[in-house]
Amino acid sequence: MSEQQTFTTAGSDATLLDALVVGAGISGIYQLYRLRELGLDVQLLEAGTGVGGVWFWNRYPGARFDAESYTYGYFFSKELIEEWDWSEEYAGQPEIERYLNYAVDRFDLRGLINLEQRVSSAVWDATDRRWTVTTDSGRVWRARYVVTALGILSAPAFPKIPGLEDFRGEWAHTGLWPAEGVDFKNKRVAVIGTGSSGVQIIPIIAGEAESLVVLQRRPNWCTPINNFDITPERMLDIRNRIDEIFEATQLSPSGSPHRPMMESSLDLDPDERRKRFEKLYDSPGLVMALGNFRDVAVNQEANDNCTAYIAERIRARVNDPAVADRLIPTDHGFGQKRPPLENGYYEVFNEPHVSLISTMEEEMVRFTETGIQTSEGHYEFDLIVFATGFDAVVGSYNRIDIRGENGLSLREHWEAGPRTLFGMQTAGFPNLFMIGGAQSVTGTIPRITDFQADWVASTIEYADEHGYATISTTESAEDEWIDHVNSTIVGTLQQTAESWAFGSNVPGRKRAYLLYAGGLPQYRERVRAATAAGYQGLQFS
Ligand code: N01
Repeated sequence: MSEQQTFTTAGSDATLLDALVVGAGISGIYQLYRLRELGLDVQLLEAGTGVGGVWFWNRYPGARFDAESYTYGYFFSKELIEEWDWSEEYAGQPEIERYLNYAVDRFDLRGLINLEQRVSSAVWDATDRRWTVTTDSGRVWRARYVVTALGILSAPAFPKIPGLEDFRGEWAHTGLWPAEGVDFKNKRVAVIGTGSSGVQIIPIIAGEAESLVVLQRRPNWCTPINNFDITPERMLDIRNRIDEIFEATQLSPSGSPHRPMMESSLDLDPDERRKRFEKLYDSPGLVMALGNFRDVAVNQEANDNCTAYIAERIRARVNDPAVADRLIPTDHGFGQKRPPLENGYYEVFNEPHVSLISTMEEEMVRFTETGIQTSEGHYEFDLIVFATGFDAVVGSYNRIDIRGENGLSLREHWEAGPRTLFGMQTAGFPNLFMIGGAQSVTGTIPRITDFQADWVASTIEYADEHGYATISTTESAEDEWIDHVNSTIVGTLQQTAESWAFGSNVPGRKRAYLLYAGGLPQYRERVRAATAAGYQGLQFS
C-alpha cells in the first residue's frame, strides 16, 4: 500500500500519503503507531518543537498527572510496561514528557513525525478523494485519511480585558509555558486563574517569589494529591497486576481504577460518615472524587454533606476565616466539576507575602504598563501568570480552516455546537476522523483514545479490504449521537456547574455540553454495537 511520493499541486510540493495524523500527544502517537502497524503510509504533523502534546506545552512547574501514572500510560505494549519505571504515583510533567519520547523511539516513530508543522488548513478534494493539508510553514501533504488528535485543552484562553500589549513586565500562560522556564525570584507575581493549573503552580510560585497576588474568579473544591514515590517493589507489584489494573480501568466510567462505593452515605450515622470522608480526603489522587459513596455524585443531600466536610477541612487549613470563605465555592458542590488536586495550596494563603483577590468582588479592568487595574485599585507586578485555561474542545478545531464536501467549513457546521457521530466523525467531512474530541471524552483521556485509535484503524482496514475509498457519516446519525450525549448529562449534578466542559469560560460561546457523561463502558458498547450491526451511522463508498 506504500505510495509515498512527492508531487506538485497548485505550485507547491506535496507529500502523498495514505494517512496523516495531526497532534503528537499521547493519543496521536498511538494512532500513528496503529496506522503504521496496519501497513499504511502514514505521517504525523505536530505544531510543537517536541512530542508530548498537552505534556509538551504545559511545562509549568508543578504540572503533574492527577491519574495514577501507570493508569494514564500506554497498555498496548507489554515490553513498554516492562521497561518503564514510574518514579511517582502521580508523575510530574518532565517525567511524562520523557516517557512519551521514550515510547516514540521505542516504537521507531520519530522518523514519521514532522515537528514545527502547525496545520493551518485541511481541504477535502472530492475528485481524487483526498485531503490537502497545509501547515504554517507552507508545506503541503495529501492523504486519503486525516485523523486529528488535537487535544481538548490545547487552545489557550486569556481574559478579555484590554492592555496586555502595554504591560512592560513579563507574562506567561501555563498552557504555553516557555521551554527555558520562568524565574520567579525577587519578583512581584500575579496568577490569574485557580483551576487545576493555577492550583498546581501557585504553591511553587509562593515558595520563590517576593510577593504573590492570586486573582480568583470562581473557587474550586481542591483536595490533596497525597502523592508518593513508587518504590522498586511497588513497581514490580504494579507490573504483576497490570492486567487487573487495565481491567479495572475498562470497567470504570472514568477509565480510573477507582470505583464509587456501593453504600449510601445517607445510611450511615453522622460520626461514621465523617470518619469515612476523613479517610477519603487523606487518600491519594482522585479517590475522594471517584471512590466516594455512590450517592455523593447524584443525591443533593449526600453531596451537600460531603461538600460541607471539605469546606471544614479548608477552614482548618486557612488561618483567616475571611480568606477561607473566599476560597470555598458556593456555586457548585464537590465533584460537579473535576476537582483540582493540590499540594499545600490552601496553606499558601497563610503566608504574609501572598494575597487573594476575588475578581467577582473586585473586577479586573485592564492591564497597564506596570500591572493590573481593578475596580478597587492598581497593583504592580513584574510577572503575570495566566492560568486561565483553554478554549476547550472546539477551540483547537476552530484554529484550523477545515473544509469538507462542497467547501463546507467545519466552523460553520459546528456553529451551534459540535456535531459528531461517536465524537469521531462529522457529516460532510469524509475520511476525517477525530480522536479525543468533542462528544466522546470522558475521564482519563488515553483510556478513551486508545479505543478510538483502534476503531479508526480497523474501520480504515475494513474500507480498504472492501475496496471503499470514502467513509462518512450523516446528519441524522449525528442527531442521534447528540441526543444520546445530551441524555447522559441530564439529571446529573454536573449539569448545573459552569466550566470549560460547557464552554462557560469563553465569553460569548453558546452553552453546550462538549464531553460525554455516559462513561467509558457505555461509550465502547455503543460504538461496538453499531460496528457489529454493519457500521450503523457510517456510509462507505
Ligand atoms: O483551566 P480551567 P486549567 N478572570 O479552565 C479562571 C486539566 N488539567 O488550565 O472558573 C478571572 O479549569 C477560571 O475562572 P472560572 C483538567 O481537566 C489537569 O486550570 O472560569 N479568572 C479558572 O479559575 C482541568 O479541568 C491537570 O470562573 C479567569 C481558571 O482561570 C483542565 O485541564 C492540570 C478568567 C481556568 O481554569 C483545565 O485546567 C492542569 C478571567 N477573565 C489542567 N478567565 C492535572 O492535574 C478564566 N479565569 C492532570
